[in-house]
Amino acid sequence: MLTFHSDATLRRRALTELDGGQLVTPYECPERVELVLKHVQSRKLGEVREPEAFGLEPVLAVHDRDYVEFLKSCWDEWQALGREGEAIAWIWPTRTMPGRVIPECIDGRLGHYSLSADTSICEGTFEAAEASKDIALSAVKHTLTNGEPSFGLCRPPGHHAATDQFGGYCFFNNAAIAAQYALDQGRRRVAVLDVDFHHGNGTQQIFYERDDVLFVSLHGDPKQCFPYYLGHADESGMGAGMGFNINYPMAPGSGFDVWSRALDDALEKIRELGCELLIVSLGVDAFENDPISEFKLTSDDFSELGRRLGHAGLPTTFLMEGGYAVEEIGINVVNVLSGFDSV
Ligand code: OKP
Ligand code: ZN
Repeated sequence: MLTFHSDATLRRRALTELDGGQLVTPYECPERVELVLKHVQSRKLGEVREPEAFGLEPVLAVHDRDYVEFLKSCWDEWQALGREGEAIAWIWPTRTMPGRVIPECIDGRLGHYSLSADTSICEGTFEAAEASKDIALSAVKHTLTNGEPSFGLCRPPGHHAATDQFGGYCFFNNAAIAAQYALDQGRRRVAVLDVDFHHGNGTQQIFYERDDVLFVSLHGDPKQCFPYYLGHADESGMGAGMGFNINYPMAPGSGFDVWSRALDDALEKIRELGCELLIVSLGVDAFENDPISEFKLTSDDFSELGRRLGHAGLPTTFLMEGGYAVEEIGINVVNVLSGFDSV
């Protein structure tokens, strides 16, 4: 299987993440990409290619222009003010203070355009996010053009990014951008299957009222797990999108027995609803040793995941999302991809 990768994804190296009341070195680090790439190469998965540059037009098909402009200028504005640390949101519109007017001050805008305080903006963030979406677009273009599976080694990840909000380490929603691109190239219905431990709230929000993208997510129950405020089983879409959003929240501690039953159900729904392309939001943080997640999948389970995805028989593009057990992330990702190729 072809892999798309760019060194530009390494340009974001955030120094701070708010975690348990402390600023820690972020879990979402550039070494993740290097480890995945190392295993792609050592296990001879296939050729590694540079992405093509698609510009911002396909980004603006799912994200708001003012949001994209905010991401582009945020770090420079922050520095121009002489702020010493990284740009971190610390106040938000809330249920009792909905925020009708977008503030002018950078602190107010950081809250307006974000959904969590775990994700700082630093030097290189916008450039890495641009590279990440170009990787996703190049990978899906390859699948659309040649019918072959592909793997986009995206970083930063994308599935928490909503139409106008970043957070959960995500800035551009790579899977949503790729799905919209496939529709714009003439596909009628696309499935996004999100197997990351965390609910893909951004992808859900972007397509919630539409029937041309089926969003299906397997994740830790939001009653206990990030992002807490979306991802419940009764969120099934709205208007034309009713029935095209399917959530499988599972209890922390769940293993492959429970998880794979949800997977089989999800794949059946994808088949029933006539999807022409499968985009897999491939987080491998459902792994038993992941430092910030709570499922119990083993490295062998990831091979079985790949085989089951292969048996679905659809044109498939894999896009990297989370996975933070840095020693094993490469093994688990390549297990999925080789499992898929083995079918
Ligand atoms: C991104 B992706 C850890 C901070 C929590 C949220 C997790 C973001 C996961 N205490 N940060 O879905 O893997
Ligand atoms: Zn995750």
